[in-house]
Amino acid sequence: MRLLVTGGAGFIGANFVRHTVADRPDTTVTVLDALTYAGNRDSLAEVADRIDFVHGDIADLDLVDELVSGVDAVVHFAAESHNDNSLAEPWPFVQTNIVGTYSLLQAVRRYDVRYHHVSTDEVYGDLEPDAPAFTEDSPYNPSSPYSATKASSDLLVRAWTRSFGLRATLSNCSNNYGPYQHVEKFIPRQITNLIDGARPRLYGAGDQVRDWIHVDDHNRAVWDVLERGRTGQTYLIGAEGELDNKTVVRMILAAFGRDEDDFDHVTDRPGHDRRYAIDATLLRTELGWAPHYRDFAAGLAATVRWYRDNESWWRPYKAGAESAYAAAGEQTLGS
Ligand code: NAD
Ligand code: TDX
Repeated sequence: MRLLVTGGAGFIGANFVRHTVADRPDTTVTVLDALTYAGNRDSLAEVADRIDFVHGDIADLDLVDELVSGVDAVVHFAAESHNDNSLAEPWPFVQTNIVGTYSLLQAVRRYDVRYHHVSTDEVYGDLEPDAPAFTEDSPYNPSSPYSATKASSDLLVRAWTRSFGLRATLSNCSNNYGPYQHVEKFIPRQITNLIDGARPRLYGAGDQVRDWIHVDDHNRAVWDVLERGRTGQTYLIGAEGELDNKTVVRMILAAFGRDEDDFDHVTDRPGHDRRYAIDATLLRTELGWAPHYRDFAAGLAATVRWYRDNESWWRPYKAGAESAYAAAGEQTLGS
């Protein structure tokens, strides 16, 4: 299979490309990535001579047309992905997540190329603590500019599939963790703070719940959907990993052998989603997927080791990420 992977220099895309190259020698991979602040070619260094890397924008219609004309399938990871950035400056989210997806859809439509769209559980909004988990039938109700633009892109895919007969599938996954995640995100931020001797920073009271899944389990599900998913179908991806943020911070502190109360409460995120939770019954029963990483503490410990062992990968980004949080007005509220 000749595969075009958008956003392959980002967190999930780079893990996808590395595993695809290692496990699927019959697949040839072209990565299209704009190398924004979130893209890092070092994440692909070990596979650099086994892929084609194209530095470009998914919203570049001519470039996308040319690349899509030469492949059998597209897996679309590229996005502006960070909620906090979308609150500070929404425009890049509209441009990449909506206009960029439009550009890909027009090309796969023209060449009748198989398309898989990678999306997020955040399109469904948030849940009360005791509400049932999201399913494929949950109504769209996004809260932030990030999740609204991801929801918009999903709706474009659904409309293009119905109106133009696209061979498309969608997946909406919960919060990923693992190696190569940008230090702006929750878990890598706290791990790298601790490596630097700083305290973890918890938004508000820290009682928001996220449903954690290891990035490799997400990517195995993407392959299952790409190979065996039904056209037009959405599959929710999640590994029953619900934890509140305060518990996660305490687990990270424990992995460093530190006092579990050794963190700071900081300014809460405006519009902060209360809880996400995924019901992955369809993925499990129809496609036979199951997570390999079932022990979050063990997966977290491996992730801590990875950041300790790969400081040269994240160090160039750390000061900038912390400056962005300070510039956005993040204040320490207390410990
Ligand atoms: P990321 O921010 O780490 O990586 C995004 C990549 O896309 C970067 O390499 C960046 O350079 C590239 N990119 C951005 N704009 C581009 C453009 N206009 N043209 C080409 N490339 C561009 O994101 P991630 O966490 O790896 O997320 C990947 C996808 O998975 C996104 O679609 C995101 O919405 C979705 N998702 C993420 C999570 C999560 O927990 N991180 C969960 C569910 C779904
Ligand atoms: O320093 C922090 N302290 C903190 O308490 C940061 C950066 C975050 N948080 C909280 C906010 C969230 O409740 O931790 C939780 C996770 O935050 P993020 O890592 O920013 O993730 P989230 O907003 O939940 O979105 C993530 O999962 C869904 C990804 O960034 C999205 O791309 C994906 O769609």
